[in-house]
Amino acid sequence: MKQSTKYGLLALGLIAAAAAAHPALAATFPKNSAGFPIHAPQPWEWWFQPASSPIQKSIDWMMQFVLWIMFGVVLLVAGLLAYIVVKFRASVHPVPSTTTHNTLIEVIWTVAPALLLIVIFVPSLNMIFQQSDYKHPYMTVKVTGHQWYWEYQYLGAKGVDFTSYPIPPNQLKPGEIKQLSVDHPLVVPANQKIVFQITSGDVLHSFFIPSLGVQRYAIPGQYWHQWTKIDAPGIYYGECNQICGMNHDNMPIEIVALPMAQFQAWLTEAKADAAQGDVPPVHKYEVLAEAAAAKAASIAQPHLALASNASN
Ligand SMILES: [Cu+2]
Repeated sequence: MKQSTKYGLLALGLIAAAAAAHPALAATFPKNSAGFPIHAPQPWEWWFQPASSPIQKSIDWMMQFVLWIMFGVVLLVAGLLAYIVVKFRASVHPVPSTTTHNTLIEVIWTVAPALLLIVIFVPSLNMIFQQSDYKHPYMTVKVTGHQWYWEYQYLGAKGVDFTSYPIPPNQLKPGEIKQLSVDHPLVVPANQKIVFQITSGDVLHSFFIPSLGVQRYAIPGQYWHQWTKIDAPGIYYGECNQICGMNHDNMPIEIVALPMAQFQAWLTEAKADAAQGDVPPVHKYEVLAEAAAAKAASIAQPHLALASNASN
């Protein structure tokens, strides 16, 4: 086997190994006490967090698409350079060529990059339309950035409007994450289109949840919109990613996506709390999840009893 073929195969092997190690292909999530998978950054993560919404899936696809095009371009240019350096080195080619123009090559190096740009432009335009399509949501949440906390107002659920602060490090419970877990997470249903209406009460902030493909500036006096549809129940973390002052790092975002029935139970209680002037109690969704699990277990129990009777 030629030396160059060997190196080529080695490079392809390394690329295949890297693709196999892609975190999205082997995504296992730690779970919190209520059994919800936790979508948070992991140590030594080198790719995006596994995509959990249609927009983030498109972003992931686009990233890989452009990466492979870039890989081809780099390979071609590096290959050409290496070829020229070796073939036309001074020792074997003492009299330099005086060629200055070659119409065919010039047409190729103008047209080929233009075609590549079109190939990239079409899906990226498509993504802009996908991201802008925030019509007909199941629900809309007004998200306001403040120095330095988030405020979530459920439009259409009277009075459900609360603030969200990180849990101080010395009060963290097992399963909670320093600088990411909050006292009042934003609770939404999974598998429904949710629109965030994003604004700010003071300076520029940014509402950013990487695994959901959500990132929008929060600008005083303006509303910017972004939608998401979360694939499955779970806890999704993000943070303010626009430097907004001294405690910028104190603005984590915690989103709890619940199955629809649990979300409706949560919203009913949150509305009742709001009517009495209270915010939803800390992590009430966990209590609801445990109640739902206990109910499911009690329904399953008679079948177990029947099954064991039948076997006797
Ligand atoms: Cu901020």
